[in-house]
Amino acid sequence: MPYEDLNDEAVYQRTRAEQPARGRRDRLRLAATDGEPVSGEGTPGIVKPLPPETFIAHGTNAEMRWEAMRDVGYHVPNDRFFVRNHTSTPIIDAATWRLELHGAGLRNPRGFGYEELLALPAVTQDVAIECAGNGRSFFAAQQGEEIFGTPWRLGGIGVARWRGVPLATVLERAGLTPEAVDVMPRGLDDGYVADGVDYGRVRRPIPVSKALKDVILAYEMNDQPLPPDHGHPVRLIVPSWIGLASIKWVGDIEVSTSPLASPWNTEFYRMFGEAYPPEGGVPLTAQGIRSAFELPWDATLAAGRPHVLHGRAWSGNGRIAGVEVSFDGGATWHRAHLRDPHVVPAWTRWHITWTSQRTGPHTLLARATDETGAVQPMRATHNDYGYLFDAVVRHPVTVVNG
Ligand SMILES: Nc1nc2c(c(=O)[nH]1)N[C@H]1C(S)=C(S)[C@@H](COP(=O)(O)O)O[C@H]1N2
Ligand SMILES: [Mo]
Repeated sequence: MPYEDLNDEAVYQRTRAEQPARGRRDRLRLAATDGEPVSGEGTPGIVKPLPPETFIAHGTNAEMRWEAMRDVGYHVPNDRFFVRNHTSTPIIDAATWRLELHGAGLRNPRGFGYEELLALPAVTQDVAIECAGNGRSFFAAQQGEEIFGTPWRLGGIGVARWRGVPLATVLERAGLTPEAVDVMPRGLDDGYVADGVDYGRVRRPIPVSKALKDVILAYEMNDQPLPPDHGHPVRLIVPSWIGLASIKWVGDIEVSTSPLASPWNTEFYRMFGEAYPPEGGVPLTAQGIRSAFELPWDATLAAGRPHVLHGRAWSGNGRIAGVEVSFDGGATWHRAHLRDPHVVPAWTRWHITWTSQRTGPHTLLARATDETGAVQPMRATHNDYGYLFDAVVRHPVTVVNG
């Protein structure tokens, strides 16, 4: 299947239609799509406007268009940041909001109001939030594989400057004990119901070691109070981990002395499929390594003159060490210039100049390497839910006489 001919959503719909009903997979399909249509019906439950120049709507979610990043700086502005909602954005009054900390892992279980949180010592950090399903549509479009779930291209990521209180600070004030094992934040949005199953409110455990390391209870995004769609009044920011861990609209946090479970670490957000054990792989934690061009999908470029192509690369493992670009389908690679090479755990901007003498369709490839030596592969390992697509994305462009 030549990827040029494929519309991601059409492929997705077709693979769904062709897939025979098969017990668990059938259930997964509904659960992974939130029981929502995947396209074409607007975006229920998101408060902010989603202009088609900057967003692609998918069910209850909306991804950022990469070309919209060309005219903005390092951070994604709040009005352009992607939204991933299991249900819909709740409107919560900061004045009456409280965060309750409870559980056997605390000596002094207690609550915090918004003003109390604001009065605690704050930190500010650039952190990428990326959905584990980002890039999912390329399992079908590039690899011809069946997938279940929101057909993101690469716009299920954003970097913002988050300000808030280290989770460690509030845990200490609630008397965290040495016996504590897991913390489980829970959102105040409606419970998630799919295929007749009520999974309850969105929640997912994090080990205490990670909670104490770098997790933030954020109340500002790019110097503004958190917008409703991104977790107002307070959300978690869990650096380098899949976006799901960064629970929005957090209302309570359980701190346990034995391991915690929720459907989000038992049924969802782990790897299922032929390459994995029947009960699934380990619950997903760190994001993979990826890169994207700040170009429209199937951009048009003029022949015979140099174009500075811009992009960004990121990795859940650490710093980006290099980005190479190919203009000939992977036969030769050219080193791009990195602009923010020391940024962790966010993205690094890069650029490279390209002149094409040949008109017609071309494929641009970008391949990132991180400080651990991890390199984007040419093919991603299949999994039923289409999580963590880390392979090089084939970005189509058309060169015209200009
Ligand atoms: N309470 C709650 N938190 C949530 C979600 C949700 O639906 N409800 N979605 C999660 C997922 S899957 C992702 S990828 C990120 C998306 O964050 P954003 O919408 O601010 O971009 O939020 C996470 N936190
Ligand atoms: Mo996500």
